[in-house]
Amino acid sequence: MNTLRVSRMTLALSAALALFGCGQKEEPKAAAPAPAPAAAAPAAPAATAITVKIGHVAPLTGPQAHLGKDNENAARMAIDELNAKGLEIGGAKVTLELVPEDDQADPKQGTIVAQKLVDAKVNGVVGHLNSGTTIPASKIYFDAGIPQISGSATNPKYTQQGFATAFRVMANDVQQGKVLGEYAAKQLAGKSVAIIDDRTAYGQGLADEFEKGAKGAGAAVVTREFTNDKATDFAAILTKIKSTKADVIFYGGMDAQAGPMAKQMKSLGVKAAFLTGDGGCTPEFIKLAGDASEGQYCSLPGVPLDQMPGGKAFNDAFSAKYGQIQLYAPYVYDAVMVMVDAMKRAGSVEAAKYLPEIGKTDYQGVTAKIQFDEKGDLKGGAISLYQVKGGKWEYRETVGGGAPAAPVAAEAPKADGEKKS
Ligand code: ABU
Repeated sequence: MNTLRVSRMTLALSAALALFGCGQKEEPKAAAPAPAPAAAAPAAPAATAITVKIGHVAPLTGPQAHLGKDNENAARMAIDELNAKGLEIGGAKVTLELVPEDDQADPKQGTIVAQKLVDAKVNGVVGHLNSGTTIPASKIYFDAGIPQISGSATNPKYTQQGFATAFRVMANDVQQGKVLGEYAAKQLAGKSVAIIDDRTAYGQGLADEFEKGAKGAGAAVVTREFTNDKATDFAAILTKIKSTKADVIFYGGMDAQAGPMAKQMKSLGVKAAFLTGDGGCTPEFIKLAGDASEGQYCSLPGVPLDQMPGGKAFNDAFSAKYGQIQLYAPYVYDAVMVMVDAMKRAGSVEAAKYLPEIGKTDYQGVTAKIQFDEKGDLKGGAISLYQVKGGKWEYRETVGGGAPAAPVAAEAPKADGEKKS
C-alpha cells in the first residue's frame, strides 16, 4: 500500500470516526429501527436486528437509462439474494436496504446525489456508473469515510486520487485503451486511425489511451474529433474523417452515440472499420446502428459472460427477473457481494471497521476472482474484443488477466444481440 493511500486512508478513517462518534458507544450507520450498539458490537445478541443502507447511483433517466437500470437491477438482485439467505454480521441480524439514486450521467448531479447518500448515512455506495460522475462523487464519499465500489467506471483517475474509499471491480482504461489501440493497428491493419470522443471523463480518457496504444503499435492518428454525450448528428465530423481515408475510426463514448455514428458512417459511405470501447459494446449499439453494426468492433473489460466463473448461473437468474443483461450487471452484482463480504469479515457494518477489509478482498465473484491492488483497482483484469456478426456481438479474443493473448475460437452468443459482458 503506498504512502499516499495510507495517509488518505488515515484521513478517511478519521473522518468516519468523527462522523460516527470516535470513542463513543458504537452505532450502526443505518437509520431506525436499529438499536444503536448492534451494528458494531460483535458480542451483540443474535436477535438484534438492524437495517444497513447500501447506496447505488447510475443514470436512470436520459440516453443511458437502459444501462443505469441494468446496474440498479443487479444491485437489487444481490441485495435480495443476501436478504433471502439471511445475513448475520457481528452478532446482529442484518437486512440490507438499497438506496437508489439517479445522477443522470451528469457530474454536477453526481455530487448532489453523493451528498444526499452521505446525509442518509448509507453504509457504503455501489457506483456510480459513469467515470464523469464517479470521480467527483468519490471525494465526497472519501471525506465522509464511506466505501465506494464501482462496477463500471473505468477512467484511471478514479483510483489514482489516493482515496482509500475508492475501489472498482473491472479493468481500467489504461489497460483497455492500450489493447484497443494495438488491436486497431495490428488486427485491423489500421495504418491510419481517426479518433472521436464525447469529452466525458470516460470517452476522452479512453481515447487518450487508445491514441497512445495505436501510436505505440505503429499507427498514425490522422485526426481527433469531439462530440458530446447527448449528440445525435455526426455528419460534419464523419465527412471530415472520410476525406482522411482513415482505415479505422475509434469512438470513445457510450452506445447512444456509437450506434447512430456507425449508422451515419454507412449512409455517408465511410469505409473505415469502426471500433469502440465498453460503453458502446451493448445490444443497444446493434439496435441503434441497424445493419451498419455488421462487422464493427468493441472491447469490454473482463472475459465473456459464458467464460465467467458464475456467468451462466447469473445470466439465467438475472434474465429471468429483469430481461437481457445490458452491460455491467454482473460487475455491479459482484460489487455488492464484495462490500458485504468485507462487512462479514470485519464483523461490522460500520464503514471505518469494514473499509480495511475491502482492500484485503479475495472473493470468487461471478465475473472473476476479485482482489484489489494498492490503489483499489482490480488485480489482473482482462480485456476482451468482440465483432458484430449476423446481428450479434461475437467474441474474438481476450488479452490479459491470465487469458490467452492469441485469438481463440469465437463463441456465438445465445440470443440476438445478447451481450457477453
Ligand atoms: N466504462 C465506460 C462507461 C462508464 C464510464 O464512464 O467509465
